[in-house]
Amino acid sequence: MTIRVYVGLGSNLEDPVAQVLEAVEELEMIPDSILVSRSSLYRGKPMGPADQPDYVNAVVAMDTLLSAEAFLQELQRIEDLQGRVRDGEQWGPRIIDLDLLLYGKQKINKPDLTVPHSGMHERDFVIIPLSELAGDVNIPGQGRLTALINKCENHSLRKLVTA
Ligand code: A4P
Ligand code: MG
Repeated sequence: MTIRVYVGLGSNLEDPVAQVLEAVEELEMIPDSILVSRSSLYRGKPMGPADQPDYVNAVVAMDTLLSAEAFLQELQRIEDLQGRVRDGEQWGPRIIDLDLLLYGKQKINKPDLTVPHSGMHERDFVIIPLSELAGDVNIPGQGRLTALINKCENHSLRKLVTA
């Protein structure tokens, strides 16, 4: 049985739009998985340190036969492929960040994997693109998506026009 997963993409270095679109192409090639849909791309102000470029964010929906752990490994493989450098700075700039937002309806709390992704419910750059794909999905432990969106009024996101 396949599991519906949502992946958050973010980039603010080295042509972020191209990085996000390249990551989407790589996601399409994850084994035992299919890409169901992709949100619009959005540009927004950085959360965290302000002395870094604006981010481009998007979300994709996929169906997978992989375990959550195996799926996360695939995401990290794609991050490495695109040349992501892990310098340990929290919320620092990055070529590509791929976060496993939701894995079916599951809550996972393991040392290397927290699902739903921590903080996703209060990040405009996650929940607004997610709402394009997932309607009023329930975020385990946080409630329904539309209620979460209603709480974040003054977001800085701008929808980008891409091919
Ligand atoms: N990990 C645990 N759970 C998960 C999960 N559900 N998905 C672990 C992905 N990874 C998960 O990841 C560090 C570790 O988290 C991994 O080894 C994995 O085992 P990471 O990608 O190196 O770091 P991170 O999760 O990206 O943490 P960090 O640095 O706190 O970054 P955030 O929280 O993702 O924030 N502003 C805008 N507008 N848009 C953005 O996309 N992104 C960040 C980065 C800051 N500001 C931003 C944006
Ligand atoms: Mg990450």
